[in-house]
Amino acid sequence: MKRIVTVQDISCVGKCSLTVALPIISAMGVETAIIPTAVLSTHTMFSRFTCKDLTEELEPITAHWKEEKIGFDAIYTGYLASEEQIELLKKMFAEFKTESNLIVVDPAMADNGKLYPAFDEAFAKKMAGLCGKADIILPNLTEASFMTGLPYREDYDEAYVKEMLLALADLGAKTVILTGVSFKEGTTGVMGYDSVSGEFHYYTHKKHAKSYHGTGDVFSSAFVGAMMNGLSWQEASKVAADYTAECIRITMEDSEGCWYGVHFEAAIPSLLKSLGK
Ligand code: PXL
Repeated sequence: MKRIVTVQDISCVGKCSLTVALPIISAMGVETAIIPTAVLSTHTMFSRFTCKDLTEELEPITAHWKEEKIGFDAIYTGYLASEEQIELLKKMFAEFKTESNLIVVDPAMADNGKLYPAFDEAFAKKMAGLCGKADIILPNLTEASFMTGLPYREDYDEAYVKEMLLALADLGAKTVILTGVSFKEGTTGVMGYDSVSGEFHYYTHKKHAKSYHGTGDVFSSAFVGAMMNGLSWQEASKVAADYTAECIRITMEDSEGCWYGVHFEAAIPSLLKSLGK
């Protein structure tokens, strides 16, 4: 069985980060170890939240794993709690990288043109450095803009997205996949770029009328799970994008609603079906 470790926060209520990654990747048949970066009462889109930073736990945990000779087929990082954690993760990547494993960084720090409340531009610059150490990065257009310095635009064309992908690849990652790329009303998708082959790949699907928090984490988790099931990055992008869209569709149908996250649980059967499971 493949084993990955995912490094992100626990938002105790919020349907994001570890409470999404752990069930999704496990359901895809992959052992999912975790390092919590912080424990929050809720994610930071609630008007108030508590937060206990766990930066000091990171090194003792990884040092113990080294003693136990525990390795990982993938390291997947999401929402981080401090600039210091970014530096510690660079060290962890160097210690746990092998010839065959995969380092995936979702910069999880901004959306809709704005940084999340806990972050500033200095954090975004540091995150760009961590992205440079990854094999695959999964930013949205807002995160990409903060990391590359290219302007954030709501109205854009293919040339803009390709320029962004090339600027992201210049940070150092081999494969760059931009989420939430839409050229036509009613559709959205993901566009990837492989800096070794020079290939661009766009996958587009229906855009639902509503958007929800945590969908970036849903996409990244399903993407990592799909890669660990042997799919190519292009195939994994499709599986993860279709799953995320299905989560949104199901959540929109809930008459009680859920503003803070998507019902990713109810769409797990369709995710497994798309893997042929
Ligand atoms: O889904 C991204 C995310 C993860 N973790 C925390 C967040 C957010 C987005 O707001 O606040 C704590």
